[in-house]
Formats: sequence, structure tokens, C-alpha cells
Amino acid sequence: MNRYRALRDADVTAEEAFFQRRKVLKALGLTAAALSLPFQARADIASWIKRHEPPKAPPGKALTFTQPAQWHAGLPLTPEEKVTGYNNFYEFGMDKSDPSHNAGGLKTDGWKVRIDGEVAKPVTLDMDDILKRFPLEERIYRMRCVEGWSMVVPWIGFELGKLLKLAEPTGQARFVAFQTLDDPSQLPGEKDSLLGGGLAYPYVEGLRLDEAMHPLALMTVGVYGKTLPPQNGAPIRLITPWKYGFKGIKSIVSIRLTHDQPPTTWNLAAPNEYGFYANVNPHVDHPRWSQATERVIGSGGILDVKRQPTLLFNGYAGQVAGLYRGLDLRENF
Ligand SMILES: Nc1nc2c(c(=O)[nH]1)N[C@H]1C(S)=C(S)[C@@H](COP(=O)(O)O)O[C@H]1N2
Ligand SMILES: [Mo]
Repeated sequence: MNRYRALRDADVTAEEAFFQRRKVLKALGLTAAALSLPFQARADIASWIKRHEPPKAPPGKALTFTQPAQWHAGLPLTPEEKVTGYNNFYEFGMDKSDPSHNAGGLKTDGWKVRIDGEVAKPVTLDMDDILKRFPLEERIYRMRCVEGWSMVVPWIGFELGKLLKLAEPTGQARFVAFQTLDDPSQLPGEKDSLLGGGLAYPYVEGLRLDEAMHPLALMTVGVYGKTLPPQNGAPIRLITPWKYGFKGIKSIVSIRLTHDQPPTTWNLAAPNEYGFYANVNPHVDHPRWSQATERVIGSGGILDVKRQPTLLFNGYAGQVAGLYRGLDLRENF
């Protein structure tokens, strides 16, 4: 995403390189040195790779959901293999293909989400509770990453506001703080700063309470008709389609209502580049690149370079602009 990339390329360790099966295979396939190794050495390398190959994710389970017409406005969908194969989930590595290769072993059985802080009724819910309580909808949303690319994704979820109301926020609650699973044994980037880009982990995000209560804010449990694959933030993640993608924190275990504005991971890493609001805005550039246009992730390969203008609030201004009346969007980026 930013300056951390330089660190990675200059200082990569052998083990880190080996973590990525793709890179290993490429090295083996393409270097004459590997081919000239004696048979036994090649067999040893092959078995090493096999032992260190991350497990594959089980196939997603079909979900039951409605398809309200409001969210099916004829946007052309990004192909499923791009939505589930071109990802940012730094806990599994920084390349776009790392999460789909490395996250397959993420254990989601018995997953719980805790909602506490400034609430009258703190509650811990498991995924069965959540799926029983909140009927699911499919919503086709635009998705815009701060890096300058975009997709259109058929998410499945329910309104975050409904989940928060269950816990009954008190009069003191002004913000909502979210946290990703804190478990370096499962999310290797949380302990290995070369893999995880040197961010502070666990990944945290936050919203103002009125943003969190907005009907567009979606607690997301599925994509393309099925439960989320690990690389997209299984079993439950946030989607705020009017904001840059990094607000959409993955694999959430904690939601805390707070009086004070909570810290957010990318803001901690580079406060001049990534703000708390992170509302999509073509008129406020990133310090190192323009945000006026975006690269549309399509079905093609490297030559598929369609660009389109970026829309204020990612096209959702009609619904969310009221949240920011009187706020200087340049100062509060
Ligand atoms: N825990 C966690 N959540 C995260 C990220 C991450 O690295 N870790 N990356 C963010 C960024 S930068 C983007 S663009 C979106 C990508 O979501 P997707 O891979 O489902 O498209 O996830 C966001 N949520
Ligand atoms: Mo992003």
C-alpha cells in the first residue's frame, strides 16, 4: 500500500520468500540452477514445499438471503475470481495474491464477536446467533481502495446498526471501535513484520456512531452467494462502501462503543496519508498520488487497464453527504 513495500523488496528473508508457494514454484520452474540439482535435492525441496504449503480453505457454504431491488442497480460485477483472488489482508502478506494463497487455514469454527463498551447490554454472539438474528440481504456495492483501484462486489450481510442496537449504546457512546482477531499463530503477519508490512497489529478500525448507524454500513458474512472466504475476511467483516476499502476491517472479533475517537491501523502507520474518515473523494488527493480516477479491476490480465473517474463518496453522496454537512472534507480526510 505504501512506503513499506520498499522495505519488503530490499530485505526479504529466505523463509519469507518460501512462505509463498507461488514464488517457490516460480523459482524452481524458472531457474536453471534448480533443474541442475541432483534428483534427491529436488525431491527434498518438493517435500519441503508440500509440508509448508498453506492448507486450502473449505468451500464456502451457500447462504439464504433476499435481493432487494435497491441494491441491484445494474452495476457490472467484478468477476468472482478477482474479488476472491486480488485482496488486501496484510496479516497474510502484502502481495495481492498472498491472502488467497495463505489464508486457507483460518479457523472460523466457534467464532465469537464481542460487543461492549458504552452499551447497556454487552453481548457475545457466535456466528449461529448472528445468522439467526439478522436476516441477510445481497447488496451490490462499489468498492474503492485508497491505492486507486475499484471493484463492484455482491456482498451478503445485514446492517451494522441492527447489531449495535441489540447492545443498546448509552448516551456516552460517540464512536465504534472494531478489532480483527489477535492470533499470530493464525495470522502470521501479526508477528512477522516483513510479512505483515510493519503495521501495528491487531488491525483496528473505527467509525463515528452516526456513520455506523447509517443503513449503508454492512456487517458482511458472504460474497457471491456463499460464506466469505478467509481472504475476504471470514467469517464477518465490515463494508462501508462510501469510504476507502481499508475502513472495511476483516475477521472481526470485537466491537466496542466508545466516547473518544478510536485509533485506526493505517492512520497510526501514516497519519498524513490515511485519515480517520477516509471518505472516497476525487478532489482530495493522496500525498503521493491522485484520487481523481481509478483502475477498474476487470476480467482481463495486465493489459486490462480501464480507468474511470472516481465519484464523491464513491457514488453514495445522495445517501451519506448529510453525515458530513459543515465538515471540511480536505482537513478531515
Ligand atoms: N484485518 C484487515 N482488514 C483489512 C485489511 C487488512 O490488511 N487487514 N485491508 C483493507 C484494505 S486496504 C482493503 S482495500 C480491503 C480489501 O478487501 P477485499 O480483499 O475483500 O477486497 O480490506 C481491508 N480490511
Ligand atoms: Mo485498500
